[in-house]
Amino acid sequence: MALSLKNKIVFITGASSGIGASCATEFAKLGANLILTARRSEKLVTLANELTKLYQINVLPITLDVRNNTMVKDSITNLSKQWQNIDILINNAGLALTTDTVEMANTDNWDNMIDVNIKGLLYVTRSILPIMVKNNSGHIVNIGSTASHDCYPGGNVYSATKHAVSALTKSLRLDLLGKAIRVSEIDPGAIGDTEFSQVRWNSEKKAQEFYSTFTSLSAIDVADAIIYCVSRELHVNIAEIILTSIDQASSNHIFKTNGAVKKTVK
Ligand code: NDP
Ligand code: 8X3
Repeated sequence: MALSLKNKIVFITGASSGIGASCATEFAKLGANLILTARRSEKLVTLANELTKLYQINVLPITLDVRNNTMVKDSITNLSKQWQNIDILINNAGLALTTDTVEMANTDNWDNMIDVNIKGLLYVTRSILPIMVKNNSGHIVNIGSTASHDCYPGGNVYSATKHAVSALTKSLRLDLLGKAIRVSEIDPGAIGDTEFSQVRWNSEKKAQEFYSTFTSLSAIDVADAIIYCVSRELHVNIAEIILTSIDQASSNHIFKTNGAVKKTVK
């Protein structure tokens, strides 16, 4: 049976687009109150206004760069009493930059991916977890990827960061054993309606071309899987969900509409 999410407080990183924004909408429909964070505050404010009006929930937009540990700590410490008891944390902020090979790479891109995908997730978790431990209640959902399990040409450092997300998710479950805090990992394959590939290649055109050749997941499919995890009975912990579209079998195997099986994501 599904548990009610009404009035739960859900903290979402990377809520300004893609999976994070879809999660915000799907949680709002179920009556949850939302703390929406990302760097692009204008997008957060627009989404917050829209969801507040449509679903009569409370939404708090917070401008947050997860790479900045001081900013992360301050954002959590400064929460008013109404928002302090966070029930669900969705560690979603993340990015891939380029599909360059290691010998061609700009190392600044590596730093950025490591800082957001690994260190950012850790900073946010470190700041919110004491609240959950104090309440002996909570659920952390980490967004990994099929790249948490597979490697593909040009995926190098991005895949390494997502493998790290898997290791940290498993480690958190071990750290928290004996406490009523659940930890889940959601690992999607290619998603066609987020800004992920546009950011990766710094090209909307290239991203559109990539997704036009096969059936991909939508951000809402991922939000749906997250809602499934967090709405199970409290004694049930869904450790991991790997989901892809019907046309993807691994990071390296995507069935194209022209009948070809493309062996790389590039
Ligand atoms: P989007 O690019 O649409 O969303 C990424 C989000 O992360 C944005 O809201 C962005 O907000 C935020 N973000 C990026 N950098 C920072 C930062 N330094 N501080 C705070 N927020 C940041 O992509 P997706 O929705 O697709 O990606 C969400 C997650 O899903 C990522 O972890 C990604 O790795 C993962 N994923 C994506 C897949 C895909 O095919 N799209 C497949 C598997 C996993 P802002 O720029 O406003 O800060
Ligand atoms: C994103 C999946 O394979 O498009 O995490 O890089 S992939």
